[in-house]
Amino acid sequence: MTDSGDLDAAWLPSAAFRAVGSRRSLVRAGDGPPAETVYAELADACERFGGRVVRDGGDGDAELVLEPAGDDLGDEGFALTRRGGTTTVTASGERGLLYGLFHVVRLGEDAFRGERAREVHRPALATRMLDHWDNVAVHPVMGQVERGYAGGSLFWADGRARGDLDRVRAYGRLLAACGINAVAVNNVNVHETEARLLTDRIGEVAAIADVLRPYGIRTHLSVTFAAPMVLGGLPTADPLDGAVRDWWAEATGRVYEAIGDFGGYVVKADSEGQPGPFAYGRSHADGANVLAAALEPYGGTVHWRAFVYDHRQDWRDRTTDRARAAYDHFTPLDGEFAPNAVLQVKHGPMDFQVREPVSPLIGAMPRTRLAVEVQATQEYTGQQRHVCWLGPMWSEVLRFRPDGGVSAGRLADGLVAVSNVGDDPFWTGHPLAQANLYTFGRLAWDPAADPHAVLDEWIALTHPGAPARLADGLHAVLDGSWSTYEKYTAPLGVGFMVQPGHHYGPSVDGYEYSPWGTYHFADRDGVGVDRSAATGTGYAAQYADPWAKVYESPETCPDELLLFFHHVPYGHVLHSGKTVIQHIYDTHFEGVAEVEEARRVWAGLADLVDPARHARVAERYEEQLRSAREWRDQINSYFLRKSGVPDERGRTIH
Ligand code: GCV
Repeated sequence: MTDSGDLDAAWLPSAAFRAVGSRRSLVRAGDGPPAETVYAELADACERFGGRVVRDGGDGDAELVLEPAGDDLGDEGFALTRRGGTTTVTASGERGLLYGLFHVVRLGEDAFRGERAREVHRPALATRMLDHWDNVAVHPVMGQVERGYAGGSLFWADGRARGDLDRVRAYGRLLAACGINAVAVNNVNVHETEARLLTDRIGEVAAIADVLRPYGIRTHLSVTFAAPMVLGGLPTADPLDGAVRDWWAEATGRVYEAIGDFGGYVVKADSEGQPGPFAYGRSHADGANVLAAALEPYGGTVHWRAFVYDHRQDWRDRTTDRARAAYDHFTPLDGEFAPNAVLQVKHGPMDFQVREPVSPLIGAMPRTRLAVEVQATQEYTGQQRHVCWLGPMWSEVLRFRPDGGVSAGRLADGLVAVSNVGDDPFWTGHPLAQANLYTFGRLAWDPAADPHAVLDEWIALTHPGAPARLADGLHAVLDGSWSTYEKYTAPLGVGFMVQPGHHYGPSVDGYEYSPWGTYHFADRDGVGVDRSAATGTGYAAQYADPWAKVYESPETCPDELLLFFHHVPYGHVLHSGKTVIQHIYDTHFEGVAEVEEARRVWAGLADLVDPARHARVAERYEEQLRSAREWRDQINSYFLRKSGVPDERGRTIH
């Protein structure tokens, strides 16, 4: 549904502003960038829908008032009340007003009905961030956006920052409307050209920051740990070297001259070939702290990634377990990181598979600030050719309690997603993948939110006034799509089994004899990785109780993670009552049937969806179905041939 020019309006079509745009509004606020945005949004909506907005002044008959509050609602919180025909949003900070306005937009007419006692809304997590794995120059192997499935970069084109940043502006607006407040604009694998964004090319980053600032978004940059050498000409990047420390301090000072509210650095160090402190015999706390010290005077933060493992493992070596790596490297450093260093931990111990346990590092470093990283870009979940709404998966991660309790205690200080957006007209390649981006922002604001309620919001905003048949249809194709994807791909948490390199489509043994540490160990008798403490790699013991006990034994391990933690015979009986081999056959047939059904439901919505958007999704369903059949047939045939156990229902397996 195009709304302004050829830009897909995603969850902010102008009709979503009908309720606020047809009211008399009063904005009392400062003149900082987010307050200006609040006023401009209302002015624009009023122009379309016949309302009126005034600034300051005493307009006694306003139906919507947005104003500063003395209370401490924090920088980003807001309060909403409705009394005597006036809906009032108050906030201590200007960003709070912006979030308050978008909250009223979400409520629509409901915001203007009856009375409302004061409700306070505050984000649970301070950092709600998107990392873009965008390269400035097109990389010969990874393309412009590493693991990007939505075209080229939003920020960079022809080797430099885009001159026309209108799409970036529209992106900032979409992000603010779902609560995201930070964006890292380049790939964590920092190549030669991108390294220079930190120094002589910082002006290009500043131009992007200028466009995101009015939406309350701070800009961050991925930097190479070797910057003092590659940019500064120093002989070393040793974090304990005085000249290195001075170099970072000086370079960072110049960054803040260009971008006064710069958010900070993101660093991938000693990981998949990126340079890091190990080269100097230093710890990752030493590494992070030198950057943290440089950022500290300006209020910046370093996001230091915990994705550190041996990617040159010998597959014959059964003593090394990649899943253990982050915990083993980082827990000894708890308490050593500077207060403005945040350890950014992938949600699972491996790498964004469709099913993994929650990383044992989460909760194991109480004296370290932590951000959890998820992957909106669907590297291992269908690459935005398959529908795979990840809200339920992320919600499971965010609700996980390392001590097994159900406390509302915070899992982390921040939530970060690898962005799924590019310069594709639908933003995310697959139009339905927009739901992932929206859900991410809303769960980062409120990790306890019901993801299905968030999906309701996304549906209502994206298709204002749509009949119930459309909402029902969208729920039908999205609600269970993660589970469907899981069914036809790698079974029971074992992971990988993908084509090496690009990671799309099945290849059961694609990584089995590789250096990447991602094995399933299938043989004629059984499958899975023994990560128990008693007989395996000991990974299960990295958890606190009760999880360590739950995962240790195949008897108590949840079915969906069984092959992640245990090597079991094909005849092992799951809690579901099925054998492992029959589960594999059944789920693979079911997964394909579910895709067929989703395709049918989508076809039936043609009269309710913009034709271009409908056609794009329909076309992707053809590919999803082809690919799901390929997965089913390869996985089922592989395990039939390995095990020799026939399908008890006698279906065709090749
Ligand atoms: C940006 C996986 C991906 C890489 C990615 C890496 C990371 O290995 O395949 O493309 O690199 O994770 O998260 O750093």
